[in-house]
Amino acid sequence: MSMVLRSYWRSSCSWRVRIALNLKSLPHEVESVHLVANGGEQHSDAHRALNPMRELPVLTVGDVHLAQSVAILEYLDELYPDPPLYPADAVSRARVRQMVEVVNSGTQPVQNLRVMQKLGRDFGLDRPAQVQWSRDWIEFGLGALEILVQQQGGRYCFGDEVTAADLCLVPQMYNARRFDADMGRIPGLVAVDERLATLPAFKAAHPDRQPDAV
Ligand SMILES: N[C@@H](CCC(=O)N[C@@H](CS)C(=O)NCC(=O)O)C(=O)O
Repeated sequence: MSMVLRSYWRSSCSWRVRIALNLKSLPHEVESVHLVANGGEQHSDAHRALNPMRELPVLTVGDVHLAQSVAILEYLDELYPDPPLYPADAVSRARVRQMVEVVNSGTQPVQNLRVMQKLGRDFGLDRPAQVQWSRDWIEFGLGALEILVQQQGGRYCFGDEVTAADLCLVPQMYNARRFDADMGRIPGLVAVDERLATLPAFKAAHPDRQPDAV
């Protein structure tokens, strides 16, 4: 079945799905949706018809359009279980999902593009203040993830196998650096991120390797 990923090189949520597609060796095309140019192509009627949240990613499989990166990860994992993104036992799965949600619902949404744009447009925050907002929330979220990884991590976020938590970590670490977060407070995450960066599936998903990279 042909797959098309609507993605933007710097979209952290698209990046999660790019890693999953690479890990599972699933052939796909990438269609770029520019989040900034032309007022943001995610606001176009065509994109809103695919995802009313006006967000990336959207994965099209045949005539099915899927949004929400974590839902997409779980969909791919159910259809293509090798290699698995979640551990086999229920407690471990819940622990990985907890880490995923620290990033997915606890960190990324508060520093999303439209949040920063609204802080500038409606609340008068200049760019440095917007960056500080994002940095503070990233440090808060990744600070919590650091504790979980210190407790449950091994080579990667959860134990010694790559899981969905790692797919969420890597793009969020990139944003942490972009917003000049204090990486000295999260040594465990820095170490895991460095290990993940050596894996081919993660290398190929990096923003700089995307066709629409600037
Ligand atoms: N929970 C959603 C979040 C998606 C999301 O926020 N995507 C960002 C890029 S990483 C986006 O498209 N933002 C558009 C905007 O803020 O206007 C997911 O995991 O897919």
